[in-house]
Amino acid sequence: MEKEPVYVTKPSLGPLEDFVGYLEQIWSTGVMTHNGPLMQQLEKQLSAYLDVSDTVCLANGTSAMQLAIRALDLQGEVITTPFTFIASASSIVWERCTPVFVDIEPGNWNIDPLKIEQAITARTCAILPVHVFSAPCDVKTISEIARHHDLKVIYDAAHAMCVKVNGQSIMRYGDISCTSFHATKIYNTCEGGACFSDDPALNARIRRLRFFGFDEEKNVVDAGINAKMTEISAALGLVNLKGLDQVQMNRRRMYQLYQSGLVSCAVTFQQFNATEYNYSYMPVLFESEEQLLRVEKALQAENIFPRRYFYPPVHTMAGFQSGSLPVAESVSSRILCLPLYDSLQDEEIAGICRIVSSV
Ligand code: T4K
Repeated sequence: MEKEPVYVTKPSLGPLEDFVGYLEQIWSTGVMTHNGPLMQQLEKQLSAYLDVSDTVCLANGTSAMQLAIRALDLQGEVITTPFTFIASASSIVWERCTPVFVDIEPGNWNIDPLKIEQAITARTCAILPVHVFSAPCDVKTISEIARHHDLKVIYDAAHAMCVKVNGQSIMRYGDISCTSFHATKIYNTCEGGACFSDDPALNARIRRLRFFGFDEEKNVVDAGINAKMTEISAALGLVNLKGLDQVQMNRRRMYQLYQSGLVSCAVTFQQFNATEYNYSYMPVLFESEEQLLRVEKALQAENIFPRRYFYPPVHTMAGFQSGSLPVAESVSSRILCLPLYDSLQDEEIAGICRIVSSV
């Protein structure tokens, strides 16, 4: 009999009966969307859980970045990383700004602050760094550069739910931080996302922008769009929030199992501070792309499906082409994300490590 496939991830879901309880509430009130009570409750609970001043829930992480760019009225060049999911760059383009890609650091794979300084021109309006795989960017240096050059900072914190830097939520850095609650993320609302800012005026503007530009009296006061979170997504968010601490603990333990299982292999791991990481991905850096491809093939032969997050780097994709960025190109060609999710069994991890080691 063929083995069940093992994918790179699987959503972490709280108890179904809790979700059904919320669905009964939705069925009886008929309120399904438009700043509903469950979404408001989720915003409050997320703010308390993350210890942030406010949370603006949205339809997804991509709309979070687009509304952040809109809310800050950005125009011109936005400096960003090529080692990310396409949405980081495409949201810049959709907001009619120009992404300018700079290279990454070889150890933690995030945007290199030195390269940011070199890329600043008279047209630069903002920096959009990504905390890739949840490892924090050099937030201190980036905020100094931004202050010095009078630039805005929007963090793509899609991977970084629950991460703390210097004891405070990573969502508190930058003018606005954006995250994703997609099904493949450590915390999910099926589809969903959020913006975080300490500026009440910015939060109010993002709330208007997500709802066609309506103010509280339903007058259109801004050029908005539909980026609302539904009550069904919010219900799922409330259910999944309860188990999130446990999910993180499980993942940390599994990450460590992988590390010890791969100890004899010629692979390296992302550089991060153990208290500033959420273990949502299991990225492994091989010595060569050829090695990676052999490992990928051997795993696939056993019905195990790791993923090449993020390959190719965005600056080489059609429509984004720019000059060579050697660190991003090299790292991107050699990283494979191994399966990591809540219900993955220790024996499955051991089996994956055996296959990687044998190759
Ligand atoms: N910024 C960054 C840095 C991001 O990584 C992302 C999203 C964003 C911004 C934008 O946020 P959103 O607008 O998406 O909220 C996934 C996700 O679609 C995407 O959210 C995510 N990053 C990106 C890294 O990965 P794929 O191409 O991996 O999806 P897919 O369908 O191949 O799923 C991978 C595996 O997950 C499947 O093999 C099985 C499992 N899976 C997937 C889904 C959708 C499930 O078990 N259940 C599911 O419902 O894109």
